Amino acid sequence: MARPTLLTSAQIEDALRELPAWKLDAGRIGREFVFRDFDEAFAWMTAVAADAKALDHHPDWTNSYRRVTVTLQTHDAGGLTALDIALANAMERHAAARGTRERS
Ligand code: H2B
Repeated sequence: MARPTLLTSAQIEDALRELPAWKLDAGRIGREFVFRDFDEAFAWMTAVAADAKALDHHPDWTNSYRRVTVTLQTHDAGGLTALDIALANAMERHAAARGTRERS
């Protein structure tokens, strides 16, 4: 399947308006999710992993206890594409269903 092309800065701005907790840094977007406890964090990661597999697009993320720090980029394209926005939105949907403890 053809990989999507890089988003323009205007497209990135538009997408991030719908993703207020996400910050743009050096061609990547990221945020930290904080859950009630480790079980909630890991269950969320498991749910997101199924979406990542379906999209064939994978997060760079680290988990520490109830926190998951996420960075998204399309490595093949060297920046942000629609796949990163799709995965960020999937993460938000799963977090909303499960509940996060604080925004950061
Ligand atoms: N995930 C992310 N985040 N960036 C990529 O460029 C990427 C990926 N490339 N998942 C995919 C897999 C590619 O390596 C395979 C061959 O489709």
